[in-house]
Amino acid sequence: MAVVLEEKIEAIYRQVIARNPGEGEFHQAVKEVLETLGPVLVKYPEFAHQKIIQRVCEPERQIIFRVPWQDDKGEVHINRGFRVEFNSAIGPYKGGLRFHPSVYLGIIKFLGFEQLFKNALTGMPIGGGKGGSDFDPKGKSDNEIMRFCQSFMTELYRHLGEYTDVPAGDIGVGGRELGFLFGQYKRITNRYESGVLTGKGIGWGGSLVRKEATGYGAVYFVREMLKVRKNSVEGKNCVVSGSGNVAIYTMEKLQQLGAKVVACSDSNGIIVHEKGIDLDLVKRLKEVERRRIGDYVSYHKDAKYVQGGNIWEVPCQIAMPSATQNEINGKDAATLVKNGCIAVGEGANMPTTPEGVKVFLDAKIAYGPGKAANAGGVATSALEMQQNASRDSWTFEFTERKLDDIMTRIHATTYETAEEFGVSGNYVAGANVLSFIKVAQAMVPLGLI
Ligand code: NDP
Ligand code: 2IT
Repeated sequence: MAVVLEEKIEAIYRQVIARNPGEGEFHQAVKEVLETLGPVLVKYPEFAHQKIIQRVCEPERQIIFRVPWQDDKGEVHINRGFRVEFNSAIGPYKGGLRFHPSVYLGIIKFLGFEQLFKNALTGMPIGGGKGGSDFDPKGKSDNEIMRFCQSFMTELYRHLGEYTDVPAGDIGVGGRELGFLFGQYKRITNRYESGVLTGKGIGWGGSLVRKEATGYGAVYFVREMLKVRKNSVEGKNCVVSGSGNVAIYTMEKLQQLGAKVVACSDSNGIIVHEKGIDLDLVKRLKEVERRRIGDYVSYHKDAKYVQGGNIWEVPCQIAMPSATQNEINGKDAATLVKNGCIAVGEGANMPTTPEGVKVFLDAKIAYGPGKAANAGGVATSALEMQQNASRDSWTFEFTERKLDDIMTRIHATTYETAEEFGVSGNYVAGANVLSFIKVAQAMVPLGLI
């Protein structure tokens, strides 16, 4: 039975590869989920009859469009825009937009696929989608960013709506970009439709805590994993990769809970500060002045900057990858474990390669995969939608408590699912199985769609 089943799932995976050639990241994300689903089909044979796995691997809709824009010198540039609407069984498509030169269809598809399952874990009424562009925001003026965002939205707006598809930020898309995108949506549609985007500014429909939510939530998840092991975040040495939105608020919550963050990074290099990272300085450099993390050392002579350095070689007990996909390979994972790392909480999406994941699982350290650990961002986006729908705005404390409750629940339910399916402590299997069941149970009653 098990062998036949595994062959069936293997055949589905081979079809995904054939249908989506050259999209390595998408294949990787699909494989990781499919590998854990055998026992689900045994318990729920109707999911196999209904071909739920095949259906969730095929996006409901994929939109690719031209984004022409003009730089400050008047030169014309052409970028490519994407929105992959994966699945709307649980709610409107929901997921961020990524602006980064590495973006192509395979990246957006892997992110959309992960998003579908992550969103299901939150327990909020949101489906899964993702979008973005190969536009590089680095070094662009505010006016160039605005012209790009306006051009991007001039095509995308027709596919959006608070009941249809609700984007937010991701790499390269933060408060500034969302402002320009919302402004253009409002202008084209002549509708103040707050619920069409999340991550909005506080003065124009945003929610308190959304900016902090992914990082805070990832730390709450680590706190819960350590609690099961009768341990805590307090007093631990931590390493957080990246220095963007997720990294900054991961560091903030780690520090609030009494941990010491000794290193962070950007794509050029790493900062090591044994005394503990000066987060006010990082916020000023990155959020206000939009500078590189290497500038940190001109303010702290006892900190070290290593251009091209590998942050996973910095010894730590808690590692929180918060930059990008596949940033921890098998060797990095082995180095972390050897150096005494006891917990990994993924703020980024799919930051660990399959070889790295195996190292963490074999070592039985507390390993929280992205689709569970970083769900706090999108969960708080759903709280923002809830506030928009009721024309209300909640306090920071109230919203943060809701975020904490959601993360604590995601931890508990993924943990229990792993126990139930005989893979105690394996949050990869727990998260994949639980979220797949939630998606499948929403799809079946809706018929063959
Ligand atoms: P930001 O753009 O704010 O920050 C990204 C950070 O990661 C920067 O320090 C950036 O360095 C670094 N980085 C990005 N790409 C690469 C790369 N190819 N190689 C090395 N470093 C890189 O993005 P976010 O903080 O929003 O996102 C970080 C991660 O968290 C992503 O994986 C995203 O998908 C995930 N995530 C984000 C959520 C959110 O709410 N924003 C929610 C859930 C997950 P540099 O400036 O040098 O490029
Ligand atoms: O990967 C993610 O979950 C995000 N970038 C946030 C998505 C959202 O809609 O808030």
